[in-house]
Amino acid sequence: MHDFGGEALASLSTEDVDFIKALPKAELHAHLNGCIPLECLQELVNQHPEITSGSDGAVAKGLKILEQGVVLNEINEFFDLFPAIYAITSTPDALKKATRATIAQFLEPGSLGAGEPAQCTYLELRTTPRESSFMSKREYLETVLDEVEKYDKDKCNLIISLDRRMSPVVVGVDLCGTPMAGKADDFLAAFEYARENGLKLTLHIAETKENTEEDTMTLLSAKPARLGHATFLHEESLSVVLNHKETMAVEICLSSNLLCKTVETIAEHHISWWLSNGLPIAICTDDTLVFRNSLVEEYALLLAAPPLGLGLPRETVAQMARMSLQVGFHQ
Ligand code: 6MZ
Repeated sequence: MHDFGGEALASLSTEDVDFIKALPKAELHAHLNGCIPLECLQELVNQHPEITSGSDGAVAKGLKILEQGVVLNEINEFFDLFPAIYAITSTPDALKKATRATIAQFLEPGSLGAGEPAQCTYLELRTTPRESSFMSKREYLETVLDEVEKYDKDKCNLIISLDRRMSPVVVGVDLCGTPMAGKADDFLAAFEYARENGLKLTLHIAETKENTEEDTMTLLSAKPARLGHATFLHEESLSVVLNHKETMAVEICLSSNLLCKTVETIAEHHISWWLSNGLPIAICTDDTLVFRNSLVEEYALLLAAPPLGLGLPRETVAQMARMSLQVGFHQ
């Protein structure tokens, strides 16, 4: 698996690495089931061998792919990994452990190695309430919330994701899942309800070439405060976003886009366009379990010289870290 961020990080001086690590920053786009530390997932499988044996080998196969490092030919292959992960986190106990380990991975010092500082100062974790034979959606949510609430509100909060593959339920504020599934229209009422009740919206939008401008414009009509990826915006949607610079920000997940092959090279990444047009940006990881990345590595991609990174000056990188904190929903 290509380690975009790791290579960028390795190319930096010790001073630059320390600079990135010390920057106070926010992680705003991290999917719970996509960010479970691999060792935690392995431990859960060892503790519950019945999960692996009862799944016709699908869980064992999924775990093996994650252990070896994922190579994706296109973005849809990414979504095929989740049934295996979901089988492993299908009980309240396993979900609790996975949530605890995932939050710790971002917020606790030492989680990326002895003596290493915490990856970020503020975390907005997102997840899709999911029922299984062992728990209801409510239990799922309560289990995750129990862990999130162990932290102060200015440290860790939860975003509830709506999955495009599921029927709309009025619970929350992120739209995610296979980008071509479902119809954006079906979610508008839920989005409006969420907004009316004081929740802000973050929507995965225009993530693939196949997403139509119509789909994108429908999602923008819901007035999201943040956009996930926003890779393939066209003329009309671009101008809507640019006209809302004061109230909209884009969550940028560099390694995710490169590994899912929705963006070919870092030099061509749309982040440069957003930067030169002054739209607030938050650098995020997306799914650290699958992409084997970290927030520090994502920032290394900003600082490292081309072709490994974008070669941005420290001043800009520090400004982006500040921006990530400013566009958090805790403000
Ligand atoms: C769209 C994504 C995603 O919610 O079960 N997910 N949806 N685009 C992406 N970019 C590559 N990365 C993750 O976390 C896993 C779920 O998050 C969504 C998918 O629906 C995936 O099943 P939770 O905690």
